[in-house]
Amino acid sequence: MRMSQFFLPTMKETPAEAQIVSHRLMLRAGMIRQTSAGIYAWLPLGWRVLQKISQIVREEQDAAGAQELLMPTIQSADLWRESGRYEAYGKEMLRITDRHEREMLYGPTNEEMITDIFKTFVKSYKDLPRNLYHIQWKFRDEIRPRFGVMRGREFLMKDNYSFDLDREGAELSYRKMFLAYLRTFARMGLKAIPMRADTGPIGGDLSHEFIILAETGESQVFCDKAWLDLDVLAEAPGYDSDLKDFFAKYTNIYAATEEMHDAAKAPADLVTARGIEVGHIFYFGTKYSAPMGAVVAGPDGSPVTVEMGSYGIGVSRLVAAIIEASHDEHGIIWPEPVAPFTVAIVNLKIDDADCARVSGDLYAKLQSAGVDVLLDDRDERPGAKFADMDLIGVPWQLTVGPRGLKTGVVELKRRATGEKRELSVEAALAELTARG
Ligand code: 5CA
Repeated sequence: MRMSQFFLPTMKETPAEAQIVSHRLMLRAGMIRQTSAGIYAWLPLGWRVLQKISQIVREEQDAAGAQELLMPTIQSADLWRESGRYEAYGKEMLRITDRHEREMLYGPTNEEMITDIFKTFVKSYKDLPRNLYHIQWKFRDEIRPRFGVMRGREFLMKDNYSFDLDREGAELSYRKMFLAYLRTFARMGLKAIPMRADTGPIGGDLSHEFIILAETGESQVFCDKAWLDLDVLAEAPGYDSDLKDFFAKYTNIYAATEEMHDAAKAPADLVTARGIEVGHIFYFGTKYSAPMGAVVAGPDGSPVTVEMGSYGIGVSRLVAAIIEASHDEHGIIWPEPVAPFTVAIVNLKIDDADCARVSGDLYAKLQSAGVDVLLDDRDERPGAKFADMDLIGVPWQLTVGPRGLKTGVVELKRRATGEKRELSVEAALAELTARG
């Protein structure tokens, strides 16, 4: 992307309405625009990050054996009457009447709809287990939407739903998602800590929230210091094992939300911090399958009501959560896997023929190597260019200036550490091509 053509409305001033750093930085970096209370348009820079996050979520779901589909945002009230949740959900549900006076709603979650789809097509235990997911917008009419996309009314969620023949199978599905979640968040550069949780309006008797630690988190959390040293990606077993040891190890290290905290059981070296909930998983047995009649023929031909779980990730919330966890006084510090651009080339003097040629050449070569690259070819002061790159958080910033080019060198800066190195144009190209 050429910055001179990019729709990137950055701001220098700190927006007065934003109370937390991620909200301020998302507005200043031109990532989002509020269109109504708790409802946001995703501008090109924000949309790129949202897609990167979605893609990591998708890859880890697929690796764990889940299959993607897409259900609509608008649902019929009748479906929710079948489970008994239509009245129970209360004012958080946005209720809509269509031109034929049919009662509809904008889905806050999809247990009913997926159970209906499942029961229409699956009639035999031979077709189990199944795990289906989608990444789709949800609407919850939160009483106090706040902190930008952290607690919105319309938000993007990955939600999936597992179907098994018995409790043992359902618990294996649950453990697979538990592992998939740890892997998903680790790939985004986050340390997500699973904690036993209340099940709330989703229901059920086994549930974990995944929390990342950040000063601005909405809930108080308590966890063993051991969490901070665990390396999930190095330790994780494969999905073909029963995952029992892994699950036991990870659920035995102390971690609790304020509601579940028991000071008597807590270890001595406890971290007390604020947490942001980025995911939540539930096992709830037959809570939806029983009232909605999701029944299959079991191995002996007798009818079996399927066992279910549901698993949510706050995809749009993650954009803000990552910023809360990774920023400094100059702006966002994107972990490379979710960065909107991996490399930015800063052309310091656009009217200098050498600068234009070298930066244009680097840009073309990195692009064809599959690197997400931004070229700052704007007619701006160097200081303004550097400030913008730090604000939008590009991990690798390559400065091409007339003085360096006299001796054939460019300067490579790493956003996360501020470390700067001079190297030849060829060496910079080789190093950055490897990041594609
Ligand atoms: N049906 C279940 C799992 S699929 C469910 O809805 N779970 S949930 O209510 O816990 O939501 C899943 C995730 O969505 C949460 O962990 C959180 O990260 C995100 N989320 C929930 N409400 C909001 C909101 N108002 N704004 C942004 N993200 C939200």
